[in-house]
Amino acid sequence: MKGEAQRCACGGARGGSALVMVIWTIAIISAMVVSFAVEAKLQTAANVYMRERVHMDHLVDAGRVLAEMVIAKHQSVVDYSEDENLDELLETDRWIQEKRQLKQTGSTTTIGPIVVDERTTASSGLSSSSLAASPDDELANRGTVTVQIESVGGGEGGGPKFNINNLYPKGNPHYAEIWENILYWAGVPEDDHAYFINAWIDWRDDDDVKMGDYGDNRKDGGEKEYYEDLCEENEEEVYKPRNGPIPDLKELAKIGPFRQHPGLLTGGVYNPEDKEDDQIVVSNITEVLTVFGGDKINVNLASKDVLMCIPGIRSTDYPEDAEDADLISQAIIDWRGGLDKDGNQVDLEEEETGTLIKSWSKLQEITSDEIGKEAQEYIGFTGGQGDGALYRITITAQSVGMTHVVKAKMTIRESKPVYLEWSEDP
Ligand SMILES: [Ca+2]
Repeated sequence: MKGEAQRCACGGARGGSALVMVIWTIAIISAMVVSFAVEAKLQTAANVYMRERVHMDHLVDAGRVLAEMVIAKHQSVVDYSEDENLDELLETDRWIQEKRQLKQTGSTTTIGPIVVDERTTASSGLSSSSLAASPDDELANRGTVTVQIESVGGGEGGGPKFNINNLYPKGNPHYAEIWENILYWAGVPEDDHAYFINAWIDWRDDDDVKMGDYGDNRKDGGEKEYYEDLCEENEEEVYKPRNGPIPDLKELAKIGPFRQHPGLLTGGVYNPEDKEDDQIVVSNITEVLTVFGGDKINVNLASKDVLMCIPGIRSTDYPEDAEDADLISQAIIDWRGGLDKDGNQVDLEEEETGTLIKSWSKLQEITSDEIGKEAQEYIGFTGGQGDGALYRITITAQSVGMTHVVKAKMTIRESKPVYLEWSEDP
């Protein structure tokens, strides 16, 4: 009995350990299966993600080609005529309306969303087989792309602000008048104007010859010595003048007199060190300046502040007097907003180009002939065109719930697109 019992106990122990082994094995195999499954799932997810990323890149590429195509051809688009057959025109030029919009307003046009077939290449897909997006395309998981193009100005057309990089003797014969007007507009004391203008010219021009006396002229020498001295005095790392075009208006803060009067770059008190009664409040000059574009200001796009700095709108004989400039600029802004000089609604049936101002004679009419003829030289009626024109492009690609946005800045050099900026969301 005892032996039996022992045997049984023995057999039971062996059976028990085998069972434990089996359970362990199953547990380990299950864990492996689960981990393989997780890995496989991750791998699939990674594959899907990679495939979508590649698809997104494809869509963005299509958007880029589309933007370049519309920009390159928009100036030569056939103008609207009353007896035209739009359907027929669309057959020969799929993007005629977008091109017209860009040409006529000099502002913004949006293309799409359009479907880009995965199998077609960007260029062939866009020129012929692209269709407007429909819900079916969403279901079929085909991607869409939307392109927004904003014409910022430059080249032979007009921009919304003054390009500071042209405001020096080699860049624009009228640089001095424009600078004076900007400084009057901002409220800078007349006696200080030359400091700012000379210091800017030195920073921008390619030589090292310091012109005039600006700020505290501590030691003789060229521009380089001036900044060496300025930096040493402020215990800063020494920097040199740019001697070329600046990429960003923030750089003005490094230039002698501008760094002494930072209020001019933000708007605010010009001379905080003076007692309160003598303090002057100035406007932010970066509101009317940019670092891109040509010489002309687009009268349909410019802000009232920019308009008020244009010679001819601001009196060339009494630039310190802003009263007329204010009235003329306001009349232009009102017209753009749909009100004529008497405060009545613009009759859009009567106006061939709506409230867009497309000619000098129209501008004279809007401003009751108060605008000075000098202004003609500074004003453009269309957006940028040709070499030097600048565009902001936003490409939005969408596919299976993913959205990818690219923002770019593009200009034209020797008739070819050149990207100055290209930033993609992560
Ligand atoms: Ca220089």
